[in-house]
Amino acid sequence: MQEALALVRRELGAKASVLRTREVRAGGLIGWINGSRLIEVLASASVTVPSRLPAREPAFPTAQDRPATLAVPPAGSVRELAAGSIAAGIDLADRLDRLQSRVEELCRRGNPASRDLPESLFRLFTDLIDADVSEDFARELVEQVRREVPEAEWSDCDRLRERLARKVEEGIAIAGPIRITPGHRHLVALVGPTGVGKTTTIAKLAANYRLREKRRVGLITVDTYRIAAVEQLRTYADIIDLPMEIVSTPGEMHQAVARMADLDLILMDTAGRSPRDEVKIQELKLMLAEAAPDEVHLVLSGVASAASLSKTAEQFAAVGTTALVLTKLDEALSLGNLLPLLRTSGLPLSYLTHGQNVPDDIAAADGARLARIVLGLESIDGRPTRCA
Ligand SMILES: Nc1nc2c(ncn2[C@@H]2O[C@H](COP(=O)(O)OP(=O)(O)O)[C@@H](O)[C@H]2O)c(=O)[nH]1
Ligand SMILES: [Mg+2]
Repeated sequence: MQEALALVRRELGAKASVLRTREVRAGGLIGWINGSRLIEVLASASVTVPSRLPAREPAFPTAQDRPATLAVPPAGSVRELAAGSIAAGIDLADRLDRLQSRVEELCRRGNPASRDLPESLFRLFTDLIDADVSEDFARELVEQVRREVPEAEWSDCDRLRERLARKVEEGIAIAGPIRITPGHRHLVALVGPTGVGKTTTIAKLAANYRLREKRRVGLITVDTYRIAAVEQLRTYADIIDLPMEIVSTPGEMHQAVARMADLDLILMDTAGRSPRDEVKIQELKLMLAEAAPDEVHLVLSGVASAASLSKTAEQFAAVGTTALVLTKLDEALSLGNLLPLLRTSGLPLSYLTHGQNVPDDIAAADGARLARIVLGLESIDGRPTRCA
């Protein structure tokens, strides 16, 4: 552990924060035979972690005065360091606790501003990091909560988390479900990368509007790149008993839409486009221009990274997206990755999907609920998960 902490200080500087330490078994045959253990330390130069322990004498007196001379990684980067095997049988937990508190103490002295951060607010911060919220945004949210909740109430974990959930909710714009006026044809296209769940979402929407709301619904597919994709939609059209049109060129689009003029809702499925493929995005744009949809929902998978979600939304903006559908929330281990997209894409959320079952695994987006799910206060299937 000493070796690992020395590495942390050498690589990340004296102000490095230790976020987590754990013991891992050495890999490979040798680890298996002689039971070697490794110490894994998750440390960051950019996250400021205040001490959760009372002040004590410095554990590394020389480290305090020595400025960090080595390059500090850019904000947001966290390095995992593993070093040193130790013999089995040592009271590891105790050693880890003592060492961690020493490093935390160093960090605390290094950053006087965070000295007063109480345990409960600190835990909000670590909850956010656990939820895959970026460090900067997590810090910003905790600061907002700190300013808004009176100090006397800081020990009330439920209250802090509810306030935090409201802060997250404020950054989520909601479009609401598709609104249909019977007798007025409403055309909604779904666009997005391949495999995110466009066709499945169309089937869920079609089944709900047709079978539950008794609307006259039709399907158009322009996903003619793959025969299987057309067949997939046709199967749903047959089961739900819906008219379906297949369109392969912008010229055919106009007629297909005209043939469905007396329906209440037309749902249009499109081929997945790689957002990197400019030509295909332009083709899609031409196709949509011909159809003149009332709404264009961008479908994105909740398991994608924050950076890829934002980038994809940016690329698809060229086709005139008006709302956002997030799929596969059931598969995501954490959902903090969604927050930058929700805050910056300018697209309001229409639907969330949470499974493969047609037509059940879909819900109209609800900002308060999504915020609670992101923070782990509620599970995707509606059960409360944790507090305090
Ligand atoms: N776990 C999970 N799988 C989904 C969800 N939505 C769609 N899928 C699955 O994702 C795969 C691709 O879906 P598909 O609708 O064909 O995607 P498309 O290429 O965008 O049309 C299929 O296996 C779907 O069953 C969801 O919300 N959760
Ligand atoms: Mg499809």
